[in-house]
Amino acid sequence: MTDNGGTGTGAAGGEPAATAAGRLRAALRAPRLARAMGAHNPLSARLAEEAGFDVVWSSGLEISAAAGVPDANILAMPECLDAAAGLAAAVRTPVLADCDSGFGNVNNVIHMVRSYEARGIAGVCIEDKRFPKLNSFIEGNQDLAPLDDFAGKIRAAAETREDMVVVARLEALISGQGMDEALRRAEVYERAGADALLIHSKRKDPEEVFAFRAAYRGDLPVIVVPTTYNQVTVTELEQRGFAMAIYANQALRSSIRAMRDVLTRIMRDGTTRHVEAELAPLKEIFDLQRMPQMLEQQDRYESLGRELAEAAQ
Ligand code: SPV
Ligand code: MG
Repeated sequence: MTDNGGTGTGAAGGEPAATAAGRLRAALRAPRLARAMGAHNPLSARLAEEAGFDVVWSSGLEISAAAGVPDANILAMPECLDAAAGLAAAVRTPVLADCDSGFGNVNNVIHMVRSYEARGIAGVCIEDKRFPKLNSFIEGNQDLAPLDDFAGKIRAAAETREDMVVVARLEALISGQGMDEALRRAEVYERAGADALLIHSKRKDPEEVFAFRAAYRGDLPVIVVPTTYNQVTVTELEQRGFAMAIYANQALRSSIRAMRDVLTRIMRDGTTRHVEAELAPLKEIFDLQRMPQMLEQQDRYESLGRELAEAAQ
């Protein structure tokens, strides 16, 4: 059961599809570009939903950063799952979970898919790197998993899930293997049963993801993560034929900057007076916690209880 605080209709518009996976699938297949925002806890997921994002991205980078550890499979699958499930419980917006390289081999992927589906996650995304993965923007081991290993993981995920989207993430451009390798793998992952592809790039311009989209001849929706090529617009991505953009970490980065700035000024000034105008009022926190709804339900059930007790006298 989810708590729907949002009003968005999703990328598909009209009546929302029945399940979280259905809504994610509809967003990926809609004519307009779907937009996902990275989150690491229920509060940030609610902010993303309130801002109108179509999808919440359960970001491995954000979740590990919030735990104070590197994005390098330091956190285990149950910790990532708990975080993703917390997001899914807090919003109606479908949650697409970053599942790194699947937490191990095909057996881990099968267990992962069952576990994520049971906790209401709309989709899982696995990337074709070796375990333990390293964040794509870190220089170091970005070696790809052997093609047969990863194709087996995608097929295992596709055959295990009942109602969940399976995204295959291509890291060929990140690992320096080039466009031909990315395209070869895209074709194999499509045949393996992926529902969508994510093409990742760390270039400062979008040219290589544009080139991939133009050369890819398959039928799957293609997702991008415009972190480094941040000048790209929704309109451009839509015109180029992409299905979804994931803004993977901007909310976390803005909060780090805001918190650091305020903490420094409180120490320096010896008062909080000068920062007060920039802070969210307590009411905003109460609303995000659904405090008004809690008080309303309390009133309702306490008065219903009194009525029931009086009727028995
Ligand atoms: C994440 O948000 O954890 C991602 C995107 O996987 S990236 O950090 O760009 O690899
Ligand atoms: Mg990640």
